[in-house]
Amino acid sequence: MVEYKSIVYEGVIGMKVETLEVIQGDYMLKDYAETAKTFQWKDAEKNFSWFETGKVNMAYEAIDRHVETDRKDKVALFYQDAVRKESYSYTDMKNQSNKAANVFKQYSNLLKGDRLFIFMPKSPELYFGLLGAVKMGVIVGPLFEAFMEGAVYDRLLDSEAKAIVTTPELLNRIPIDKLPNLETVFLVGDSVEETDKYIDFKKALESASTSFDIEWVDKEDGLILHYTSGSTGKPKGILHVHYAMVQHYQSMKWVMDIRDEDIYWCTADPGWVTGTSYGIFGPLLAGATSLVLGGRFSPDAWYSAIEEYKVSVWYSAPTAYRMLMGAGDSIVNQHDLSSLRHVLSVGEPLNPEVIKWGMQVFNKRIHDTWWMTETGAQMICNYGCMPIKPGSMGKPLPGITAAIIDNQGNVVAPYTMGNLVIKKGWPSMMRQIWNNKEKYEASFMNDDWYFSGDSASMDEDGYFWFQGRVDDVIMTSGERVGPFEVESKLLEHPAILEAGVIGKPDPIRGEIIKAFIALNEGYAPSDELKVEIQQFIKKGLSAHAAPREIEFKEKLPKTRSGKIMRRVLKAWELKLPPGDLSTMED
Ligand code: 6R9
Repeated sequence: MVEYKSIVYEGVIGMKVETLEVIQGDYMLKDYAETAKTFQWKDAEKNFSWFETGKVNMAYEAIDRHVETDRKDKVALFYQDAVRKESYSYTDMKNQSNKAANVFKQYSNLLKGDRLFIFMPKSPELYFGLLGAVKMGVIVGPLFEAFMEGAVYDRLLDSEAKAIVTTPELLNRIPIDKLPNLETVFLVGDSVEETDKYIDFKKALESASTSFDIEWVDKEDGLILHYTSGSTGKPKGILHVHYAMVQHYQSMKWVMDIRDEDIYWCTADPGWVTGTSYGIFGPLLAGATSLVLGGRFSPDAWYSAIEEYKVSVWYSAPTAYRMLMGAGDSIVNQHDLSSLRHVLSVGEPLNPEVIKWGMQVFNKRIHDTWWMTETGAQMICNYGCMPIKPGSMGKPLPGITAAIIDNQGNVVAPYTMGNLVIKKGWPSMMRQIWNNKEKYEASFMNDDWYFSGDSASMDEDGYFWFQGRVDDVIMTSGERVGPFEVESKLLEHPAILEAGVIGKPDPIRGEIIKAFIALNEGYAPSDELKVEIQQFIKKGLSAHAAPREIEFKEKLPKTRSGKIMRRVLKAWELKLPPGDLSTMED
């Protein structure tokens, strides 16, 4: 059992607060408070070869640099799915990403700064392609494999993507004729019919050269474009730059506590920011060995993977931990999980029960980490030998200033709920919202504080406590869904007149998507129609955006200007007072 002392004390506002002083545990960062006093991000720049050479490229730092050291034969990537089981050393990664870059160069017109999308399930080729594109100075747009035509179209159109790497199975979700900028499609499959536009990626890789001259870039040049949801409008393209590596690397050390002998497993898909910042860039920058497991979640497959690969640092999401918890402890006991050194979590609030369960069954600490697509890397975490307060996200990293402010911009007293904001200027901060300067600028207050959209409070020890979103963004199974995108799609269904979408609290998934729908004349509510509407979203957007619950209403609450009042829907659902209704139409 992890040794810990539980201290329960009465918080200022009367709620009981528990601290777990973990006695066992040896972390590289011993004294975060001391470090936070003096650390500046500039101090971390000396970890990179460009500090000396002036030549910058994330992929060089992530791969090629290690090949010039003892790490050249070290495994960078273990890959396993139902049919493949492979491992790639740092030298293999260099050769394969060089091949990918040569293929892109030979078969497309991609130039530095152009956008290449990658839309496919996890596979080694996804990693080679992504890193190869980075070596060319191309901006990569990763797309989660579950996206359907409408979602794919919006993203490729907005970013004016020139090329895409995908599989033959996913091809029918890419409306190529409607995307004038999309010139080249690289297909990863066993039998690919080639044309001018369609290139057999695997075949091309085989014959490509393993040497490639890396395109050196500016530290502030674009690296990756992640589309994510806000509460209004279409998904927004969050652009990160090569300089983000400074924070990726440093947080791998401080928060993940990664060491050369570790086997590291981040379960996130590269379609989401966690799957790139901490599934690709972070571990490679740190010279770590990573496991990538393809296929679907299953408790047995996951525990077996930890046992077989001797995973020591494991990064996943509360939803997964809750599902594992639900699968029972007897399945845990069938596996030897003693390789685990510690466990980390991101994406949603980490429930105190889960932390305690983890201490019991894994015998390890579970560290919470808070950050978001826009922040690019971890910001507020429970790290190092810091005592864990179950239910708190922890404290800002050294070099990060976070605060809670009210709607007027004043910093509030401890234990007061308010807007969680971050002082502008951390290395992995988004540098653009693609094609939307206004929205980018509106994310900052007085060009100073970045608005996270989360509400939280800070206690007198400087720990942050998450409360919820201030906007209507839904977090379901750790995935961020914008209600507007789902509502817009719903309105395309012939039966639907009006639709309002909210997140409904759910013990396993955090939130589920619930849609309130008013029907057009001539349509009547029925269970068949509910199923049809769910299928419509699954096919048109993605499975994770489909409402699990649908409720038909005669009419939806709207403002006089015609905006659906999600706040009122939520209050209906939770049987809470609806708040100010002065703007509501009769
Ligand atoms: C990395 C990632 C961001 C939103 C964020 C917040 C929620 C993330 C959390 C957390 C409570 C944590 N969130 N980590 N809430 N505790 N430790 O998840 O990015 O998909 O952009 O989501 O996720 O609401 O604003 P992203």
